[in-house]
Amino acid sequence: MKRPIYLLLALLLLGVSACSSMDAPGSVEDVDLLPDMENIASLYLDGDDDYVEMDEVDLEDPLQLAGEPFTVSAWFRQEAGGDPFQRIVDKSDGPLAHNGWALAADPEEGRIHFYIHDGESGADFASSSGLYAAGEWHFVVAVARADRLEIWIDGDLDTESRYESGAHTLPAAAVTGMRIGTWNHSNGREWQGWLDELAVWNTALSPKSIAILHAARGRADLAGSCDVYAQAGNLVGWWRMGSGARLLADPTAIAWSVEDHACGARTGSLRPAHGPRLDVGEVP
Ligand SMILES: [Ca+2]
Ligand SMILES: [Ca+2]
Repeated sequence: MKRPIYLLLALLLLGVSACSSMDAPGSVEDVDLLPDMENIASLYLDGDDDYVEMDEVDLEDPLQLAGEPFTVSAWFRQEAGGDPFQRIVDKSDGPLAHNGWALAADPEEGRIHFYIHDGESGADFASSSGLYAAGEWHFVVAVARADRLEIWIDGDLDTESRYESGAHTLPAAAVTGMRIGTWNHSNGREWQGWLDELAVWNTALSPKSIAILHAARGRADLAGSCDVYAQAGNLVGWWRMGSGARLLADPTAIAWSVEDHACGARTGSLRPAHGPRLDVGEVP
């Protein structure tokens, strides 16, 4: 459906983005895009001892996600081999995301695990096997709705996902640590490969928003407004793994920080300090 020219002019005069509209499945036109130069790097972790320390998440922090629907998404490219329960992100104080939530990926089986624990009991919600292949970029979205969990890969819902253990629940309110690329309480679940555009919302994203974000391949302005992708106000964490302008202005930033562009401004510390690297030129 084409818009009359006077309507386009009116939208331009009002400063309204072209993202508004259309009933087609989500496309890049449904979201504000950042310039390509803003996504020039991703995070590489070696699967041995590399991770990003995000420090303690206190009770007032929106990353608690306590008792409410939420969404975690990330672009990833995993190398073959390594640990079968490699963490993309983990906010917890024990195995199986005890007292919190976590997202993991098994490169051998090509399976995603979405863990949630409410303080008393938990869920290990796992995708089907062979859902993705190592060595390629993929987009995972884990959604905790009020009554069920979902795992989406590359824009499609995995309808075969099921509980390896436990049943549906939502996260506890608990002070725990948080890390990108491993779990919290000991070594052993280190990520081997690349991570990019890790994002967390304190709401369950719609299927259409998931399709839009997949189509944008890491270039969506998650903090931007749009009447189709309308979750900017629910964005509680967004780790771009080095934005273009910042990296180019200060290349030394590579050595120590991963900037959070969302409301929480939670900046991670690379561990060990000269281990993980922001990999310029490697993006989804
Ligand atoms: Ca990036
Ligand atoms: Ca290392």
